[in-house]
Amino acid sequence: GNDDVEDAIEYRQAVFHLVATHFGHMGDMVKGKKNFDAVEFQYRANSLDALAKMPLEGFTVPGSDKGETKAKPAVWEKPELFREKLTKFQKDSSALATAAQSGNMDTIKPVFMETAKNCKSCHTDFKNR
Ligand code: ASC
Repeated sequence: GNDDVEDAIEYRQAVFHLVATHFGHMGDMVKGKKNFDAVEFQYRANSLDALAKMPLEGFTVPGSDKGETKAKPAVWEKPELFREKLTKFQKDSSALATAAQSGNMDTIKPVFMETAKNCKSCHTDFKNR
């Protein structure tokens, strides 16, 4: 196979894997499945904020629309919309990192829920199950 293409697909999957790890632990705290730890939540929100800037380069390698990927063709057919959604993800993650600094779940929760809503919205358009 094409090493650059395989690397690009592995790269973006690795980024999203870490996104899911941090988001999942935060979600468990928001839902009360796990005790709220403000320091841990801040660490995870800051990590998400950094990760949100990373996926795009994994989608820009030519040919990376083909291969072992869950990305829908829409990523490449609607590049402006895809970039808009990634920018929204970055804004949400930044707002969540700011909210996390409060150490207050009442402040964090609505921002987390808004972020989760936009995760789902982007997956509907751009990710195969
Ligand atoms: C998660 C996860 C997603 C999002 C989405 C939020 O924890 O793995 O894909 O949250 O379900 O709506």
